Amino acid sequence: MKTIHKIGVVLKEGCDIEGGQFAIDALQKHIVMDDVIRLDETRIKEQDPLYLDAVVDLNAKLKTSVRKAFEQGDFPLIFGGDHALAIGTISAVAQENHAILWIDAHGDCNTEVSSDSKRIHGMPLAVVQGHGHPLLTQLVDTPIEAKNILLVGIRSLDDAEEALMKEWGVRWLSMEEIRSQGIEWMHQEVMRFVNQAEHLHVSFDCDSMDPMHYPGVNTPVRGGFVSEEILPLLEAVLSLDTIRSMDIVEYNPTRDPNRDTLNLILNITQRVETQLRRK
Ligand SMILES: [Mn+2]
Repeated sequence: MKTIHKIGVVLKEGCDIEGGQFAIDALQKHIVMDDVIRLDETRIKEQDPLYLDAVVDLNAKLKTSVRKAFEQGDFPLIFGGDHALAIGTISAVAQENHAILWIDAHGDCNTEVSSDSKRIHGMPLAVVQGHGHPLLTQLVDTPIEAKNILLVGIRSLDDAEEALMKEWGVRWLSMEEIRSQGIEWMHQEVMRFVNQAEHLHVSFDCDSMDPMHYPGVNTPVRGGFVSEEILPLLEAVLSLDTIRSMDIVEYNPTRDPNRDTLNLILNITQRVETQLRRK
């Protein structure tokens, strides 16, 4: 049996949207966290739209915490907080040929140059490949190779970001493609990708889901997944021996009046626990 090490990350500065800072409080009513990492507000500098110092500092602390759990042989399961935290989680676990399955409405492949919003939660997948602001990329010891990345559920890319993803050779399954080819096709493509991985990290952004059903996210985009489309896939991925870590991010409890998004996160967490108990 593999021990799950649960880490809550209190973070909204990567997206600068109100409400996300309460995610871990809301989750802790149901989930016992082994560690909680908070952004040090004294590191927020005036007139810095990126909150760069504070986000770098948080990711450095998170990296240390995740690496410690990982080196003990535990399975790090990280709850957020906005997606900027994936810089810390992935840099902690990445080894040669590490594969990333990124389930999201967005590409998260902007750099501080390509990004219009300058929000770091739109940059983590660029940073873990070694692209972006040097203070962010210095956290990355082993950059992830583009061929080892698959994004799923994509329906909102910036033009400059899409150009970068093509240039780097990052592959994504857009929602448009998934709707035209079918969910079965998506499952086959994802399984083909994860089955060839030596080590796998899964990054699950709650905004991959349809906001009609799961509104509790920072940056909703219409036309996402329903749970029957994603839970069986996650279950199959979680059953693999090669999965090493996972994060579940972008929960915003102030936009989740019926707690549907909370319940989805609890459901996924339970599936992680069930699958890891078998290992
Ligand atoms: Mn994201």
